[in-house]
Amino acid sequence: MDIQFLKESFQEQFGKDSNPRVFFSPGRINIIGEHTDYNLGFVCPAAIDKGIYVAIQPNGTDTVNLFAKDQKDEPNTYSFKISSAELPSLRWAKYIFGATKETAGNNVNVQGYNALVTGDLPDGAGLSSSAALVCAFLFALDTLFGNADTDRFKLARMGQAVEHKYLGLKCGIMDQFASLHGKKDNLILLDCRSLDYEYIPINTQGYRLVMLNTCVKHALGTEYNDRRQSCENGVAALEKAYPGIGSLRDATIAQIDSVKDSLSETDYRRSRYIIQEDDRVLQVRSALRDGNMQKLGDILYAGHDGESNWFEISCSESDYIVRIAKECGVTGARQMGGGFGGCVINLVKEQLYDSYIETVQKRFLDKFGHNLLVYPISIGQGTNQLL
Ligand code: GAF
Repeated sequence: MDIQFLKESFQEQFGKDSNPRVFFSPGRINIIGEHTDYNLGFVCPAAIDKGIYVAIQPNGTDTVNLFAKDQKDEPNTYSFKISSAELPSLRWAKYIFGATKETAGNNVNVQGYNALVTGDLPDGAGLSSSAALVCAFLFALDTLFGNADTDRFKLARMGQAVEHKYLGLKCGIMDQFASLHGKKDNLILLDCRSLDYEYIPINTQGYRLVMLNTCVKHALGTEYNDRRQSCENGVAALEKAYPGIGSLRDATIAQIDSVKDSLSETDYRRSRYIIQEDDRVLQVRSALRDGNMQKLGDILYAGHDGESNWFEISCSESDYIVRIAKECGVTGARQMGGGFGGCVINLVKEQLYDSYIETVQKRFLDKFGHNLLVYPISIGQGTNQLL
């Protein structure tokens, strides 16, 4: 992103004498561990080098003026008074309104400001553009109006609260945590209960990680919350039989199998998936430590099977890509993110890369009548100030 151009766009919108600061917050990938975060389990995300950029400057009034430079689906400007309690009708503005309110609720004296938002992260692709947007604003507002004691753990919690309170999505902490804590060339192994985390340097020598965007856009909502409800039903059944189990993270396969009859088939299968998925994250940690790419790939395929057949968050486009990946001898592939479309992450041997990409693009186009998009992955830093 050209920061000078960004600054000039801000000046065009908000006055030629303005002098904004610029903040960046990245999107994320997740190697494994889908829907385990709100079950207080483990995840293995990383920040990527694409994300959301915010140019921002206090304006000395009690009004916030927003300009979403790339917005095509909705009007791209929105203003609200700092004291306003009225939730914006524009979806993109809800995130910024929420971030502003959460910051103010954290005893920060937020004043009026002008802000321009842009980015290089596709929307609805499972790369967490919304967490990147919220974290960019939380960090920027904290820096501009706060006490310079930015606590990234706290900001991650606040970002999660924005989704819960202003968007109605009962998400976990993974996306916000990854966006704020990303480290170049490292994965993050995060325990979503304690928030203990470790960085794992990524060394995929001889392999490439590539995202294939199905272009099936998902705005997570009812279906996502419904999965969370199934997991809560699973915990309630387990607690009756095994007092003290507070989350699926604490349960074993034998335990969930033993309460199968007290659950609907759907809730049972979804709860069982989570227990297995947690285990897969821990297996991935040892595969990465051992440099065992074959094992890592096998776990990705197993994860996709769980997402598709047990947790029911896949779609025919993602299933098709994973099928072609297997047929082409790709080491591992699975749909990534909240589900119902978005991107498939692929672990591909260098020498197979070009022929695989050609095949999968062609067959996908033949079957679905539209192109899939290819994004090679580069793992980058977390939220920071650029100017
Ligand atoms: C979405 C949510 F926001 C995350 O909290 C996480 O649950 C993810 O879906 C699935 O792993 O991105």
